[in-house]
Amino acid sequence: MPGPTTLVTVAPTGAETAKEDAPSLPVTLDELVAAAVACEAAGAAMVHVHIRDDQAQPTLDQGRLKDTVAALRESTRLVVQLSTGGSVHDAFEDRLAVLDAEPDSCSLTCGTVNFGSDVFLNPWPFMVELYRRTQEMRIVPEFELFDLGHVTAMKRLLDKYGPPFGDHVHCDLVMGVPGGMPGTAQALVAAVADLPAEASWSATGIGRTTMPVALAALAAGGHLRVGMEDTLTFYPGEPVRDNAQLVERAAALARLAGRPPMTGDDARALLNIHDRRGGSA
Ligand code: KMH
Ligand code: ZN
Repeated sequence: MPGPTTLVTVAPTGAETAKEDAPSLPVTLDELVAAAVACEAAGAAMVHVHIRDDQAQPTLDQGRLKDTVAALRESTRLVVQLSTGGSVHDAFEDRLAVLDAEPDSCSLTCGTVNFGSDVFLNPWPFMVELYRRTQEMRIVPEFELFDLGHVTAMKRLLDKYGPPFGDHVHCDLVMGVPGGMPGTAQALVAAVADLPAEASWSATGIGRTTMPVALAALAAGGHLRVGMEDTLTFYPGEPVRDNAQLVERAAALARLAGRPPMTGDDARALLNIHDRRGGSA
């Protein structure tokens, strides 16, 4: 009988890093698809997607989002998760409209957080509207938790509006953002202790917290998110080669922990993703 496995999510691009500062950052559709294919081969099961425009700036352009979802479905079996966080400058309406591109999953951040010198806004009414749309549109949300209070807000959302589409709660602890919870084993343990017992969760540590968070997550029974959205340094002083390098390392850690990486289809089953691959919504 197969043992437990690890969901490795790759977040290849993000909205914050400039292409000039990280030449292997995937910013065109071709680069994103190539990165996704390489990351799937390295052990990723889900891709968390931010897209860029022709000037490599973050965008939530509807046509591009739809083309991106279609191209990733065509070339991989990864669960396709679109970011509804976008960049700190995106309007709420544009972030809600991301769902119209009909991804398998979307991120849903459970509260406002200081984000370096900026503010990442996720007020309660926005969270509610986004959550209700995911339920109506049969899109599985991944609850992004940047702080301990976000766990409380997620549970309030579940209490008031019922389970997510698919009936399975999946969270991602985003740790080490300047303004959010620190990327430490202690903070991870505190956050996990407060999650609903039946929830699955992954964790990612921003910047230099990547390794401590990954190791703590595996030790605590969690899944992993890695990628150039979250870190550009492989070892101190050594820039990341590309996203696949980060996935390879996460997959190796998961194997060492005795919980090898799961496939995209395994992740689809875990999260009860609605099948859109046949073209029907
Ligand atoms: N880019 C950050 C402001 C998400 O994708 O949902 C928000 C973020 C979270 O990356
Ligand atoms: Zn993101």
